[in-house]
Amino acid sequence: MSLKLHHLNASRSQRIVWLLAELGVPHEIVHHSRDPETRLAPAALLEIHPMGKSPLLEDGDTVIAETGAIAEYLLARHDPDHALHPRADSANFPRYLEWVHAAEGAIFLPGLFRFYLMNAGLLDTPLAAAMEGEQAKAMKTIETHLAKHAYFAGETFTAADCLMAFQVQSAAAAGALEAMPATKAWLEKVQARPAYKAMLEVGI
Ligand SMILES: N[C@@H](CCC(=O)N[C@@H](CS)C(=O)NCC(=O)O)C(=O)O
Repeated sequence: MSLKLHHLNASRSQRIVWLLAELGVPHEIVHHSRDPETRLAPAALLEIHPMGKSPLLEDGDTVIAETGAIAEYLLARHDPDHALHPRADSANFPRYLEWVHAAEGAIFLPGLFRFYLMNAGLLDTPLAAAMEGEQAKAMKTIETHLAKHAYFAGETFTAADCLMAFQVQSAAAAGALEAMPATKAWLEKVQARPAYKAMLEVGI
């Protein structure tokens, strides 16, 4: 078995744990724990990649960081029938690409920024207010899309759903899904998947 995923507890690397379960590809998971005070990753991850963050995927001698890149790598090598990612000539491909990248980009960043501002005691600032506005726009974009489509890349489940789930779960934890019925229904649907449950058993 040459695929090794470095997984950090309570982190967005759970999306790759889930994707690996969806793909059914043999792999090993190495568990890492956040420092209980700083919430940062342990130094062991710095020995594998200079950013020292999770997820990190090792495939033999190759190390890959960045959730989106890891997902694309796994799909290119282990999803030859395109069960979890649309073909480049399919109508769903542009939407798929957009959500795969939005998951770490426009959708995720405002919330991340607010989190940092909150930790620094800077929530009562114009920047925090601007991020709140961006976050509301991101949630509206998700809800509008899922009110029209069963999944992020169209009418079938794809890796874009795995990548977007962490952000939606964070919104759910903040109580935001009560005003987002389509997103709430989508979350319940994907959480019922056997691979999602397998991810929970691995321990997130
Ligand atoms: N853009 C990276 C972000 C990776 C990242 O920030 N991971 C967090 C977990 S959610 C982490 O390792 N945090 C611990 C630390 O920064 O020490 C990705 O998409 O994988």
